Amino acid sequence: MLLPSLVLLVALVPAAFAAQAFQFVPPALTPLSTSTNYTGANNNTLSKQDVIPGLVFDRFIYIFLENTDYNDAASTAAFMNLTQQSILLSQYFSLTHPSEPNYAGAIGGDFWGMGDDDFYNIPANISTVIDLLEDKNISWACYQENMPSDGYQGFNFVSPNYLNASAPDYTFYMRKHNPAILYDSIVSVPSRLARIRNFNDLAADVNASAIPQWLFITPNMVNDGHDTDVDFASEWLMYWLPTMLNDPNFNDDRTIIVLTFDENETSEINNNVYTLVLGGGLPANLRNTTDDFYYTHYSSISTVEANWGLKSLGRQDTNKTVSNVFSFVANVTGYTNVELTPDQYPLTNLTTVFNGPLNPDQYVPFTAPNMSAVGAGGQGVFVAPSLNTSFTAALAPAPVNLTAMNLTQLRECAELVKHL
Ligand SMILES: *[C@@H]1O[C@H](CO)[C@@H](O)[C@H](O)[C@H]1NC(C)=O
Ligand SMILES: *[C@@H]1O[C@H](CO)[C@@H](O)[C@H](O)[C@H]1NC(C)=O
Ligand SMILES: *[C@@H]1O[C@H](CO)[C@@H](O)[C@H](O)[C@H]1NC(C)=O
Ligand SMILES: *[C@@H]1O[C@H](CO)[C@@H](O)[C@H](O)[C@H]1NC(C)=O
Ligand SMILES: *[C@@H]1O[C@H](CO)[C@@H](O)[C@H](O)[C@H]1NC(C)=O
Ligand SMILES: *[C@@H]1O[C@H](CO)[C@@H](O)[C@H](O)[C@H]1NC(C)=O
Ligand SMILES: *[C@@H]1O[C@H](CO)[C@@H](O)[C@H](O)[C@H]1NC(C)=O
Ligand SMILES: *[C@@H]1O[C@H](CO)[C@@H](O)[C@H](O)[C@H]1NC(C)=O
Ligand SMILES: *[C@@H]1O[C@H](CO)[C@@H](O)[C@H](O)[C@H]1NC(C)=O
Ligand SMILES: *[C@@H]1O[C@H](CO)[C@@H](O)[C@H](O)[C@H]1NC(C)=O
Ligand SMILES: *[C@@H]1O[C@H](CO)[C@@H](O)[C@H](O)[C@H]1NC(C)=O
Ligand SMILES: CC(=O)N[C@H]1CO[C@H](CO)[C@@H](O)[C@@H]1O
Repeated sequence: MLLPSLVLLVALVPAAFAAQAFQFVPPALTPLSTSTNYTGANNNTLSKQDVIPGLVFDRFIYIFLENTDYNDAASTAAFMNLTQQSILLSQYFSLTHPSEPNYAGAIGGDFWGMGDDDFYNIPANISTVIDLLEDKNISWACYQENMPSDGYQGFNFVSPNYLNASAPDYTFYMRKHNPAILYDSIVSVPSRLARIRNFNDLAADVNASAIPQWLFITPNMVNDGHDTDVDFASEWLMYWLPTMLNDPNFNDDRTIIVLTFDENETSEINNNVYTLVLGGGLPANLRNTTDDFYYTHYSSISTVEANWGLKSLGRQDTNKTVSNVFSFVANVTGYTNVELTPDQYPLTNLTTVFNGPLNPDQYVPFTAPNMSAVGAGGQGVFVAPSLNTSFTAALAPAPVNLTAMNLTQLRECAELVKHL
């Protein structure tokens, strides 16, 4: 019997080592049940807060999938289905490569020159959309599938492989896909840190009708397509999203959901990612339509600012070229979008070529935002505690190459340490 088992083993080895060979398995009985497969246990529920009405929606849910070219997403079963109940934002672009700077930029209004997926702590004087929301008492939370405990700050986490019980433990959670944990302005405040929760908490918060008004949702490394492919992510969406859409504690007639990808898969083309806006808050006449305005992840900040009349970050969220407000919102709030033709689109498929405090080869310090910017909310710029507002970009020294000087360890924030 030795020979047949050897043949079997040889035949199985390549498949077992190829992540793509994973078959989708529901991690829980339903998206609204808790499961040991989610790693972190449920930790109570958030307390209900008063709902602060927005001009167009009262809840904004941001869901990030991974590394998929526009046309590949368009051809999957889940996206063919969902597109028919959504506005397709056909000219929505990611910011750069690889993953982490896209997540950082999606809540911080800049990716600070970052061109890798390393371990970063962005200093506490750098504000994010969380500051803008809390300034108006708008509740928020981030839900990270397979994060081991609320506010977990580690680089990754390895859990039993629920896809295949005989396979080794698996890294289902990565810090690089958790935008809030990158910012010390969030991490250094315990009440904020506690709002970075896992999927058992998500189920519990929905069941308790305690879901906040602004959410960022990150599926795990297989369900978001990162270690798998968009067909796997499509299966996850078909398992997970319909149940959530049908639950009024998650999706009601004042909820919109932005379903997007952190970045494309092919660098040679610009960074267009298939992006849908759906949810009960979408006017019926806009379902199954396409919006061709140029948008980026920064538009998901400016749209939230416009909806609730928030202050701005004074970063790229106020750069009119890259921060058009989703037009069904702009039309109501009176914001005027810029119209770009494709030859005017910025190249967002570039990486490591941007000056910034997180690019050691082209280092400039963290500076104050543009304090005179007026964002899509019609308000001024939020000033983070301990921000030196007079240290503006105009006063910053020219970029230096810390790598060439062997000085990367002297970057101004001692905690800004590379762990790779
Ligand atoms: C965890 O996943 C496995 C599939 O690998 C499934 O059999 C099991 O029911 C799941 N556990 C729960 C609590 O849903
Ligand atoms: C999309 O899928 C849902 C169930 O998940 C189904 O009810 C609906 O009819 C589908 N829509 C289209 C247009 O196929
Ligand atoms: C959406 O639009 C497509 C093409 O315009 C059409 O074939 C399809 O039936 C529409 N779906 C729904 C649910 O209206
Ligand atoms: C937010 O809530 C606090 C505490 O209830 C209150 O003092 C403050 O005025 C509120 N801020 C706004 C903008 O409503
Ligand atoms: C549970 O929540 C509390 C309060 O928010 C927090 O202090 C604690 O660290 C959390 N524990 C886990 C295991 O997530
Ligand atoms: C970025 O995209 C442009 C336009 O498609 C292409 O010409 C260029 O070569 C790409 N750049 C890289 C670095 O792949
Ligand atoms: C605004 O965005 C465009 C396109 O990325 C860029 O060229 C320009 O420098 C940005 N402006 C500022 C002030 O950052
Ligand atoms: C926004 O308003 C313009 C001009 O009235 C109109 O053409 C367009 O269809 C509207 N777009 C949306 C998404 O409502
Ligand atoms: C922000 O904080 C960092 C680290 O504490 C400090 O070095 C930097 O000068 C500050 N920048 C501004 C603009 O306040
Ligand atoms: C920075 O210095 C490193 C090491 O000398 C070098 O490899 C790299 O090309 C330099 N980068 C720039 C932008 O000059
Ligand atoms: C770079 O600095 C480290 C310590 O800061 C030192 O150990 C190393 O020898 C230096 N490398 C070069 C090439 O000077
Ligand atoms: C991570 C990933 O798959 N991205 C692709 C898109 O562009 C990058 C960087 O330019 C490529 O290296 C990747 O293949």
